Amino acid sequence: MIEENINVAFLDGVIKNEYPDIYYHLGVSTNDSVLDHFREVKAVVIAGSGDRIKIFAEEWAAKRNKRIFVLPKEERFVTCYCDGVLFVSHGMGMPSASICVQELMRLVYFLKDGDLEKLDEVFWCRVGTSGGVGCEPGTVIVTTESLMVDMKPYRVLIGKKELFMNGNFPMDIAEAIIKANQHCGFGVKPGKTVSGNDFFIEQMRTDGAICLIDEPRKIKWLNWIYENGVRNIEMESALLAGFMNHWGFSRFATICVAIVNRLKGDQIESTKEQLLAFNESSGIALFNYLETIM
Ligand code: R2B
Ligand code: URA
Repeated sequence: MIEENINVAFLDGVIKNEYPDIYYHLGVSTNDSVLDHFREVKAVVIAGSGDRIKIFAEEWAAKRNKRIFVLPKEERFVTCYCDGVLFVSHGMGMPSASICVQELMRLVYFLKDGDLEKLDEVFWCRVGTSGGVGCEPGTVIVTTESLMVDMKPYRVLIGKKELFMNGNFPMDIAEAIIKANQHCGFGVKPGKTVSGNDFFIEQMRTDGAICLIDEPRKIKWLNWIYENGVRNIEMESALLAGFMNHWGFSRFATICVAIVNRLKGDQIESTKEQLLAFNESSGIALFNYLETIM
């Protein structure tokens, strides 16, 4: 239920047309008429790379036979809208994704006129790559809970105070995604996800320019998170869960394909063709679910 923690002090002034909201990083404002085309948004799909976002939007446009609206600013994030789905890139890591998700939450609140019921119908999904933990490359993992590398939820510092946000993902949505992909031809499994603040140090790689651990320490950590139900590691889902839960959204997910099995190594050794196929799998898993709700 969305009812708490919305910054209505600011956002309701926008709804009442007292002032515009400028989504600086997305490169659009509530004064721009292009947003009239976005009003029927039912799903927000975010992914790290702008190129992937464009591919997703093109695939969706082809399936639905509808046109794509692209926002002109692509310097920070690429934003496309097509037939009920807003596709946006979030860059790499939680600082970048937090800017993207905050501007999108403001935007969707505006598009839904501050109507909490309509807002709660919107489905949010991050689709991306990850390091598998005991999962072979190509496995698609649907996140059930996302935690930071110490297995605690996403947290922000308010001055000296730490604020923890809930890392749970709605189980009914995760189960529905898995069900929609029962016959897809590749593995789609549930699992907890760990979000690191970087690719090397926090993900306990021993192939970074800076390496602060040895091989046994790495394996100990990987085994520890595996035993606690973690099946993949990436860099954004703990933030997504935290922000979605903070407002009280009930429909959101993270679908990530493993591109390496971290229990076997750190380097991404898959070929360009294999990586392309892995990315396609996570896209297929998303579209198979999207088609059940749109
Ligand atoms: C997955 O892949 C990226 C790092 O290569 C990062 O954005 C993530 O979460
Ligand atoms: N993305 C990550 O963040 N980690 C990996 O190991 C692979 C992709």
